[in-house]
Amino acid sequence: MVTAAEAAQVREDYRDQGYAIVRGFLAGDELARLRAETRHIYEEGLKHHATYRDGNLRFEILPESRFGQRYVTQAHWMGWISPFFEALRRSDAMYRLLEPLLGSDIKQMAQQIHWKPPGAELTGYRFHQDLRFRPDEEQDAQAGSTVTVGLAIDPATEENGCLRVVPGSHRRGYLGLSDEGDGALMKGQTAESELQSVGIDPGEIVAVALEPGDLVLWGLLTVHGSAANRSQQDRAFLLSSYIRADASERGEWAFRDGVSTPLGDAPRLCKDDRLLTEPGPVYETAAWWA
Ligand SMILES: O=C(O)CCC(=O)C(=O)O
Ligand SMILES: [Fe+2]
Repeated sequence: MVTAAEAAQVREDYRDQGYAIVRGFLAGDELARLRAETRHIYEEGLKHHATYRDGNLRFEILPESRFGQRYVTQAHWMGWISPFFEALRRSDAMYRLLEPLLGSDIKQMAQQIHWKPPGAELTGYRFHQDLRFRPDEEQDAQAGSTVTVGLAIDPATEENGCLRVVPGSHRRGYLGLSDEGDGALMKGQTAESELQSVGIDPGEIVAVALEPGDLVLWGLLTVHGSAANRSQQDRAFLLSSYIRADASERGEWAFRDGVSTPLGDAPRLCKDDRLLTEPGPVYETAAWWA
């Protein structure tokens, strides 16, 4: 369990560097359960021939027609079908970690597993700042009030495409990395010249290698990305993004006045506005990789 002293250190590192690492956040049976439930979610995703969305639940699929076999690259809001992930997102340990950063009223804006199955192309994420995924009118309010937690399910190594961050980049404002064209993050790679053009020396990049159960926190302005998987091992990574509740109307409650709060009867608007216009269930067949 995270101690108060560790949580204070995390807060200091996070404010100073724009990211912070916690070793051994999950261990033992809990970690084994995380890994088993993740495999279960992957199997669920494989049942869909194309990217599938139902409310905030979503599976991103690379179909066999183009990729030789079917791959699941992301699952969103698994909490709607998995009691394990529903509980993990609002666990006591998570509260201890987040309360010093966000206070006692906390909502969750994203819950995602990202896989990088060996052999699948398109598993790298170009350098970016997550602020690009937030609605324009809320960016100012959300920027200083959001923390994203990335929990390693599999070992995260340089070979299999661990997260890479630029320390201190959270103080440089929004830099527009990867925003050109259609803005797709998983097509192509970031050229060193693109980083240099916004004042980042590629030598500043830090690879965040993690053991299963370790986690890393970063903010909406922290420049980060991750390379494709060049190893024979999958890399599953759980991303959970939390916000001070008073900074947005959006999000699912995680902790209300310090009390762990389950999902309600219906999904709340989080990042994906299609919940309002086309809640699904629906298959998305647009070939974004083309
Ligand atoms: O899964 C990763 O390596 C990073 C993903 C990421 O940065 C994002 O989805 O915003
Ligand atoms: Fe990101």
